[in-house]
Amino acid sequence: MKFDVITLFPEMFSAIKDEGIIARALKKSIIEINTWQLRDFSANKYKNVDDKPYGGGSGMVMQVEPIRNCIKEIKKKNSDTKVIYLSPQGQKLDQKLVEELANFESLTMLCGRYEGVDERIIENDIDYEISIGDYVISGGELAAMVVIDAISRRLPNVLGNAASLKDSFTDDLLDYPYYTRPDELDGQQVPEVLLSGNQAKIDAWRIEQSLKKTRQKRPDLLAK
Ligand code: 4F9
Repeated sequence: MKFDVITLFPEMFSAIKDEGIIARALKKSIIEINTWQLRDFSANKYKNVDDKPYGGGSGMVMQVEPIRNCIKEIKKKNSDTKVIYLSPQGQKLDQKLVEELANFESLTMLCGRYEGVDERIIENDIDYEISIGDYVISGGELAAMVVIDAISRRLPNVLGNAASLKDSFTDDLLDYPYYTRPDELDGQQVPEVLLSGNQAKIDAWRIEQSLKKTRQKRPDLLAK
């Protein structure tokens, strides 16, 4: 999977590139992350990429041309890349959308700043507009990293074992509870069944716990 990221803050992506599971996937060449400094595509000598909104009001708007030129450059090498714009107005990210996106060979992430991008970009240059939740953050970068992480961990050989295939949400249920040593702490006991060695009983208990937890914390998932 190849990720191309259009951003004014490429250094932010060291947060996922330098450490952890994404760093390992990069090292193993299972994924590739290329950042593109949008300012490099500015036509003016001050490297501006934003301007005041027509109709007035506060804030600035990211202009069409630098973004469109950057996408054009990315498409020279990845003609079939899907372009994702991260915004609170987008389709809400969930595991189903993650699985859909994981099927593509190449994804381009457009990270907005200020009040967002000129609407003509959304109308003409974007394949997916995606939100990671109903709140505003300071720009699309953190949202893009969430999407990259969620997709990357689903790819073959990124996680060391089969864990990724049975994560919370892959079957619309929350995960069952986990315990590790010691088996007793300040009077709190690990559920006996987990120490029984009876795997069939343990599996049944875990399914039961998943259902119970989902019913308690996220009944909306069961309604689906
Ligand atoms: C992007 C919020 C995706 C939620 C981008 C300000 C954003 C966002 N999901 N907020 N810029």
